[in-house]
Amino acid sequence: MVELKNLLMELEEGILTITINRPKVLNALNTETLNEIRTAIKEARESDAVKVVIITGAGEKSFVAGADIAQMRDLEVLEGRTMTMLGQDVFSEIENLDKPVIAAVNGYALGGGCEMAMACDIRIASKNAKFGQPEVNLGIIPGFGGTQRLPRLIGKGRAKYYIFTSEMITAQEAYNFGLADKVVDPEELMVKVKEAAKALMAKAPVAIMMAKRAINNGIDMDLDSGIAYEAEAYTTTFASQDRVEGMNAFVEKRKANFQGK
Ligand code: DAK
Repeated sequence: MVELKNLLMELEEGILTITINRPKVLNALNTETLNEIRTAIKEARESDAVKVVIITGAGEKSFVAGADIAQMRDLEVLEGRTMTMLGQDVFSEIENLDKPVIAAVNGYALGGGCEMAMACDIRIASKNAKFGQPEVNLGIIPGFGGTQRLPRLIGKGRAKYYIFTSEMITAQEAYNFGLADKVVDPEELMVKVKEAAKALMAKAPVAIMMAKRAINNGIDMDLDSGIAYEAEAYTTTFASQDRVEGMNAFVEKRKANFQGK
């Protein structure tokens, strides 16, 4: 496992936990950290030992409180553009990883933090989590995909309300809006997230991968094109050894032993 300055990486029984580790600045994302997340995701993509990824923040207060404002303040216009594109690329790499990614949202998920959580497949939030896109307070707009992913998750009207007002979204509201998929007690967060990760690991990896691709790609297509994409993704699962094993295991009344092939 690579050693990184701003991240903690732990691989345990197929679960790679990536912890953004800058608690003094509430895990704000500077360019170095974004580049390290890219390295971590590359490792997750290339390592057969990694089955599921969890992303969380160090400390009890914050998941990620946004892009690093102190660093952003001093950027020239084109450097700002480079940083936006870096964040957008890294979050797309999270979104398109062929393995499930769970955000364990343990406090503030603001700006780039909310955007990173939204790039993950599943968001499990502690009761004290607070989501939000407060960029307009700084004279900017969400620049790591927030204007695009937030309306897709919670609807256009609500996304405008929260982006225009910068109001924070509580964990319960996030759950009601479909921004958080589960809300748990803070002390139980990592236990519940790891339970969810283990539950995903018991499923057929090829099927999870193809379902993820069908949902991610289909959501931006018209319905007929999405349905056609689904048929191709389905056909791929049908050609997998996992499909044979899953159906044999059902008929033979035993637990499936999927190989991800
Ligand atoms: N960046 C840098 N430092 C941060 C930070 C951030 N986003 N958030 C907090 N900190 C630092 C604080 O400065 C403070 O440092 P010290 O004063 O101790 O040195 C420390 O973390 C603790 O924070 P507070 O003392 O403020 O703690 P409180 O409990 O009082 O308040 C808070 C917590 C989360 C409500 C508050 O810290 C806060 O409002 N933070 C800023 C949240 C925010 O606005 N986040 C959105 C950032 S903008 C772009 C592409 C993408 C983006 C931007 C540009 N390009 C075009 C380049 C994305 C932008 C964002 O994410």
